[in-house]
Amino acid sequence: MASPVPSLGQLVSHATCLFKKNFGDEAPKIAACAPGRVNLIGEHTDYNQGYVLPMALSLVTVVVGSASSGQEATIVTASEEADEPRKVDLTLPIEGFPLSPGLPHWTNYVKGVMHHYRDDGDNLSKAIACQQAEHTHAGVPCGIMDQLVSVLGMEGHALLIDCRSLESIPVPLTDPGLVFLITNSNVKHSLASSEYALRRAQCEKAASILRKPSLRDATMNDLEAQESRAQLDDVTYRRACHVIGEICRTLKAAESLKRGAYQEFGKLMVESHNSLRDLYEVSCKDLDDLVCAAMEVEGVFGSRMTGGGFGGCTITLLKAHAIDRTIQNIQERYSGTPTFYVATPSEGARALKLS
Ligand code: GAF
Repeated sequence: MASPVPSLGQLVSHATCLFKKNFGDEAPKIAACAPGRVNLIGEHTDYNQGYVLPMALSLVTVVVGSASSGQEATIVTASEEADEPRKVDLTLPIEGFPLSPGLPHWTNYVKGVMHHYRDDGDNLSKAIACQQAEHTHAGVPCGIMDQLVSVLGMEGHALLIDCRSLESIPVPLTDPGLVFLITNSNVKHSLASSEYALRRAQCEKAASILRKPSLRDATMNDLEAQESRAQLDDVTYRRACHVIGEICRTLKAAESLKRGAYQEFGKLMVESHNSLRDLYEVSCKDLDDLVCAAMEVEGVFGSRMTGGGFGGCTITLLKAHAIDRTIQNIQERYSGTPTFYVATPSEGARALKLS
């Protein structure tokens, strides 16, 4: 069975209780939530200025709060996975006195957002501030996909995002006969962040050898040209080959989804997975096994690893009636303990009314 997702109401009431416990029984005055995301296709293309096709999920993070007087603020996390202490006092950043990253780790992203956020009411600048927070405070040189889809997500739609222009096109996902299933491998390998930074550097190296501003501007012909082949070492060649191929696949996949050509979409998902496994080398045995187990089931169109890799989740497109059989087969075949979520395309970050 797929795991239930806690409702927004449950999360807000949990956060409100925690707030009252920490701040003298007074109720919070404001609340907001932001969704997690799953990427359907277009992996490791965002920092190459390519295309991605994610959707925002109904799994959200909730924040409640009240304005503090002066420059002092206190933040508390409800996350069981956060390092201690889980309640931290901060001095709000002012010109010349930035909020620097430090311990506990969980505060760094929050500090980064406080540092970069400008209240200009613009969704794109919100997403960019959050990406900068990852770069400067959490130490993750990520692209813009996660932040953009979390801010712009639309109920019933995936978003085809152009990570160069930051424009997004909604792609409807309303066929009741169809399900996107997220399978969490529940493994995370420690090399994920160092390998991510390395991949990004390898892509920049490839673009510079090809004399292009980014791999978005390169074609397979550029990559195969004799002069480039002579200068590209095997690893850099394969990284570029994945990115150039994946950008094309993402555009094709968005088209096939619009046409309801699910077989075609599924085939592109598997090609994406194989490319991430063999050329980009960011998959791992757990993810490969999950994809193989899903693909054995009748009614499954396609499956692939999703996100940065080295653990984490797979995403599978299947006929709705095949969901129980798919989950069962994965449980039988996978040596770990997976968890399952039905991906419901949901709206993006928003303020909430407190009753
Ligand atoms: C992580 C990053 F945060 C994204 O920006 C993206 O690069 C993704 O890995 C790979 O597609 O989620």
